Amino acid sequence: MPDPYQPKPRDKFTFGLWTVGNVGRDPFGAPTRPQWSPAEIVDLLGEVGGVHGVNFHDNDLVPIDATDAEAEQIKRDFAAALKRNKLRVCMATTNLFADPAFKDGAFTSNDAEVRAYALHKTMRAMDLGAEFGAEVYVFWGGREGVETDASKDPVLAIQRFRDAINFLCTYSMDQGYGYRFALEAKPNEPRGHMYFPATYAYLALIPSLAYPEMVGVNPEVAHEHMAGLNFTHAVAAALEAGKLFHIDLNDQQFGRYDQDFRFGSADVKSAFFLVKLLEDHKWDGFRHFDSHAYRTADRDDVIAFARGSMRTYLILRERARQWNSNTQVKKLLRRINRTSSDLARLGTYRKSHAETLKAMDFDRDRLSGRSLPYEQLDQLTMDIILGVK
Ligand code: GCO
Ligand code: MN
Ligand code: MN
Repeated sequence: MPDPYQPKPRDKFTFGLWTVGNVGRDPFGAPTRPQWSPAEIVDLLGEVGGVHGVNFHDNDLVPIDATDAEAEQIKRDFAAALKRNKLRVCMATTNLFADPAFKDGAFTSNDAEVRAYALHKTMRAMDLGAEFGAEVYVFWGGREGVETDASKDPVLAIQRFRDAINFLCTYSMDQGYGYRFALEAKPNEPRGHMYFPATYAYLALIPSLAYPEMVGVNPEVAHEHMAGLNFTHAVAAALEAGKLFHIDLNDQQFGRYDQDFRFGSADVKSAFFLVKLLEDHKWDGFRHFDSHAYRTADRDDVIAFARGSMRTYLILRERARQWNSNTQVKKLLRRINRTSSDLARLGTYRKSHAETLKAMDFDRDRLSGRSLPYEQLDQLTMDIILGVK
């Protein structure tokens, strides 16, 4: 029997060169894995099987100090690896955080020359992404923030960030790249406080941009959990606004450092509701795993990590379908959701509707006495997630 959890390219699972290629460095220790070349990472993804595509930062592909000849060779090798593994590039982004020039931010830096360099580097990275057919362009403000608020005016920081995105939207249109921009929030790490700390902050910014239709968000599980927020709700807000342009799947214990764990490995119940949301709403974007294998992993274990990320998603997708078709769940949902066409009609504002509503008598005891069997519903959900239903 074929494995029902075997991923297929149409599932749109993607990985970054920096995720499966992560060398296992942390603030306390040196790398535990060798640095594989971009082509070797693409070969590894081919071996994983069922992957849709690969994503990169400009410098994951072309080191910041590469000569033109070196860059051309790396690009040729990468293109050949994509071809032999039947993989494509889906998303590209710029590294605006690693180089010490960005020690105090990129688009929000206090230094006009650093801000100009950030635009220069991003345009070149957009050219590189477009060369490989990337559709989505992610902005993660890795160093956009402060340790001390004495250093910057936070209102000015928002304005500087907006100016940069407006500039780059126009550049994308001018070049005919057709990018959709996805803004990625994070509350802290590496900065003490990062601007736009949660997805909601970007959702509030987008309508004020010059080309709001080109710009959406790239929420990440770990980032919202680091802020103590419900990730599924953040994604729902983006979906409802038509702004979910990309997603970074990984996992994270609440209250810990940025762990970048394998999707679903820390909080399987949250992962279930997330997958259910994406599938119920038929979201068809790239499901990108922005996570690292444990520092203890060797190459085989990195392959297991990549397979496990997709497998967990596919198991949860099946569980979500099961939940939707379970007769006990359906029965409970009917009990919970009381509908009334008369009251629905009154919910549309008219002067007469307002008067009718104001004049109505409500029996508060009757309302409060109605049963809401959420314990039963939640345990049923647990049974389904745990595979005993
Ligand atoms: C992080 C971020 C990054 C970004 C990536 C793309 O916490 O380091 O999630 O991995 O997603 O840089 O811009
Ligand atoms: Mn992250
Ligand atoms: Mn991310």
